[in-house]
Amino acid sequence: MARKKIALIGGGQIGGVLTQLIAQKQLGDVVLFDIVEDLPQGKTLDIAEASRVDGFDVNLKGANEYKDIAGSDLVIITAGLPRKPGMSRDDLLVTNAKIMKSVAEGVKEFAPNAIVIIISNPLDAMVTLFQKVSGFPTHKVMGQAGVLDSSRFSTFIAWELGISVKDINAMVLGGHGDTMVPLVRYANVNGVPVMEMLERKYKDAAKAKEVMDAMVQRTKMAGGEVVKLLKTGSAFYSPASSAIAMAASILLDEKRLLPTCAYLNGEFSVDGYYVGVPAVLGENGVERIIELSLDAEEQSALDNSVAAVKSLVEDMERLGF
Ligand code: TXD
Repeated sequence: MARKKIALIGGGQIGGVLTQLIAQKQLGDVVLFDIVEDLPQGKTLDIAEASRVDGFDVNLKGANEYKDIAGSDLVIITAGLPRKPGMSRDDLLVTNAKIMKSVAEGVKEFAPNAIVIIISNPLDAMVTLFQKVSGFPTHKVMGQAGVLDSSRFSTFIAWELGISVKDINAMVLGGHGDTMVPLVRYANVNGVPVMEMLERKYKDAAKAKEVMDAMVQRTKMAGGEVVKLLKTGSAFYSPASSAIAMAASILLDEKRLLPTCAYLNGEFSVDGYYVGVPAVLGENGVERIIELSLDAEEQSALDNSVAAVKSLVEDMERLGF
């Protein structure tokens, strides 16, 4: 079987870690594209020179021209500026929309059959713009945010309960912004509701709720917490790992159920927008959206998050994108 070809558009912090993870997991050959000359060539050379030690056999190539991505099966896009302390993701809209438009044109021309995962912020708007400019089928264009937000939520729960994070299942839906919706009721430890575990730990329902509320709040602000510490950019290890989970599910047709920024056609009462929802990812991209039953409070939190996504998309359209 021929090896898959994966194009990474954006050779910055996340692009570099993506390259290393793809190589180490031998998911396919990589073309790392950036507009900065020599940067992607330098990173791919550096990573390739670890091939003997890591024991991987894939081709890694740096590129400054779109023609090099020709025939890619999967494209992962991180091109665009990251946040600096004090910025919201939405502050990146104009700069990154210009970049995303040019990326969509390049990918459309040279990799018209690829499945595309977008990571650049503001995420939901960038996914919308890429699909609009490329005209790719909606199920082949998606965004990574929910896997990371859910991993952050799960990590905080694991630390709080003193139980391995491997046994924590928690999902975050909605847009990738401060209105995201960590699903408390569905969060569980191998099937046991997290709220039940917290109530057992504190023997006090009010205290358990307070602890959960704090974890939900930390999850919503987790990206900003890292930005504040790094000072020069945003999280990059965990976003790269999260996109790799999605990429592997697609390339290996694993059909994992992962929170994905996916196009909705009426599911969750949302029509015609990209929003984070549970989706089955396989060789055809977003193969199914799994509609959960939400209670009134959860649905209203999701509606609120969708409203934020819509308003950003409308701003973007007003700006001519
Ligand atoms: O979970 C998530 N979705 C995210 C998203 C979590 C963290 C950060 N997230 C966003 O990813 C972040 O807000 C940024 O918008 C992107 C990329 O973050 P990264 O940390 O990798 O940014 P870098 O290091 O600045 O890299 C961006 C690269 C850089 O090398 C630029 O030269 C390149 O993008 N760039 C371009 N590449 C191709 N084409 C064009 N036009 C272009 N312009 C800049």
